[in-house]
Amino acid sequence: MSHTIVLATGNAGKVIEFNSLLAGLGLHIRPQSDFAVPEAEETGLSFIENAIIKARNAARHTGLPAMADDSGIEVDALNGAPGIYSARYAGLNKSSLDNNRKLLESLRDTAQEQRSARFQCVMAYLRHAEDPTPITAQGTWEGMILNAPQGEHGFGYDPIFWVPTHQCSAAELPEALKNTLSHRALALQSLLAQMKLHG
Ligand code: ITT
Repeated sequence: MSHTIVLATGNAGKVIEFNSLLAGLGLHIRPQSDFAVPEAEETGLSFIENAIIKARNAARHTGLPAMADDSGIEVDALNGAPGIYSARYAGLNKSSLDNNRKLLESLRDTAQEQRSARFQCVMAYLRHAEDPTPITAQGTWEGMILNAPQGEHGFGYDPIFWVPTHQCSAAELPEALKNTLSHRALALQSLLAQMKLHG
């Protein structure tokens, strides 16, 4: 697998994690910004639909195979919200800080034991834009929503996501450790294994 693969994301935090997750694997992966791929409209109602939409958009614009990640956080006390809308929870063009504030506010009256949540990541790999059998994979990371942000690493909801197995927030984990535990790491591991099988 020596051909170039386009990484269909405009999220700088994801690009950093992908680079370190893929380091040394001999894959030639370049972000879609290298090819000026316009952002796809995420019109799907599920992570998998949006992952395929993004990968197909990048494959179509570049003529190259493409890999995409659609991810988000599901909060049980909010019936799974913000879910696929995690990037735009506080509105279009709002920051992660705004999203985190809104989530903390939504859970202001929710007791500690009711604050269970999980990160979901679904990935799609398309060999070309018309690929009828995309390779897909999913990863899940269980945790709790904190009462206030803590930690400086990572991106997005990491500062308010408590990782029970390590007794700290996701933003307090060193990057290399997050990359052994996260929904993204698990999904990518599964995706790469399937890509090897399918050649
Ligand atoms: P692309 O579509 O261009 O990849 P995006 O940020 O819009 O970028 P998504 O639609 O998949 O990506 O939204 C995912 C959001 O979920 C992301 O913006 C974060 O707010 C959150 N998220 C996903 N993975 C995360 C992680 O590892 N840590 C913290 N927040 C995460």
